[in-house]
Amino acid sequence: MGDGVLQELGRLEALARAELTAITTAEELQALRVRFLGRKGLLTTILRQMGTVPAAEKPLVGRRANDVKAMLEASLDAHRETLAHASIAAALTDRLDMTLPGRRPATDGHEHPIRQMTRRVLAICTDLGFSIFDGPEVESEQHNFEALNMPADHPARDMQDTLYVEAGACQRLLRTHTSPVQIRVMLAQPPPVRIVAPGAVFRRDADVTHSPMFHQVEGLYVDHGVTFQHLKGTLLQVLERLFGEGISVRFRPSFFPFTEPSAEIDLGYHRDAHGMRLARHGAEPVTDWLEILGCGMVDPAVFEAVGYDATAVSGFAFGLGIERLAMLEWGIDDIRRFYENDLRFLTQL
Ligand code: FA5
Repeated sequence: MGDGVLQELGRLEALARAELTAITTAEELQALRVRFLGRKGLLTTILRQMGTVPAAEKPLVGRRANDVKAMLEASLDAHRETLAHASIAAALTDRLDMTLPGRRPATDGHEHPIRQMTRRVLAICTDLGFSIFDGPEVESEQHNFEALNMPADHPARDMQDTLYVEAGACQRLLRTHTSPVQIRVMLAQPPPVRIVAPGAVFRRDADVTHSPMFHQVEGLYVDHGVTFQHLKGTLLQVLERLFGEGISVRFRPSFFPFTEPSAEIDLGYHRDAHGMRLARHGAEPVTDWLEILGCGMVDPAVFEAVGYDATAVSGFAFGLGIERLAMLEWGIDDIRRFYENDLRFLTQL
């Protein structure tokens, strides 16, 4: 009796394989699957006869039945894949409709908001007579700290931790601000100096108003008789040209080792349903302030480090945070948005 079942299993397999080769659609394939492997299918019918198989032959017949089932399932699956590929290939080779409009490549990109803001600041500063100077992002410790009156044990270094890329006698690091460009310019030329230096800077910082990589524009003006009045007038001029009149500007005393006296500037903003907005005199009250830059009169120790005569010249310097200006311009209250590369966000700015 066991032989009879084995033979039927063999016939079933051969029949299924033969029918499978003729099948060209997913529906036919499904019908075949049901007919052979379904609950009331041919395989089940054969297996019902297992009861009549002598006990000694049952393991052998049972194994054979399982094998046939597994083989049929594998063949059906493979055929389904083949049909799917064939239908995709057919769709792809469909006739080309020459009347369809072409697909336009995306050409509506624009500058990243941080670049836009840098450009606007530089345009205003060059208009005021500053020329643009560049410095490296990997900077020597000497330029980034020492020459700026920030020796190794100075506590101000704590706020500007960064990656040191070269140890030893000539330490190199990712610059923490654009101020080392001041040093490069003054070492390269005698006074008068009137430059701005844009660029990326790096710090161990991260929250909604602090990014580990951000952008500054440094400004340096050295000549005979430069005073704090020049500093204040110049910066107010830059900010008003940037944001229009009526903004709330707060000069706040501060400390930098390379300027004396030093100040920081905050801009007043208020919040509405859409986020933060620059507050304008007479229109909205200031509900909060955002620091946008540090500045001050160049410290005589810096002039000494670059070989300028501190008794003959004076100067002011500033370091503007571009991201902060962009936050206020576009009402962005989380600095990280600028670097998430979400086009839905970036295309709005
Ligand atoms: C400085 O970096 C000084 N070099 C500025 C300076 C230049 C002072 C010349 C005097 C003379 P400070 O660390 O405060 O200072 O940074 C300047 C500005 O950069 C801040 O006002 C802020 O607008 C921006 N800024 C600082 N840290 C971050 C940060 N992690 N992410 C985004 N913007 C920042």
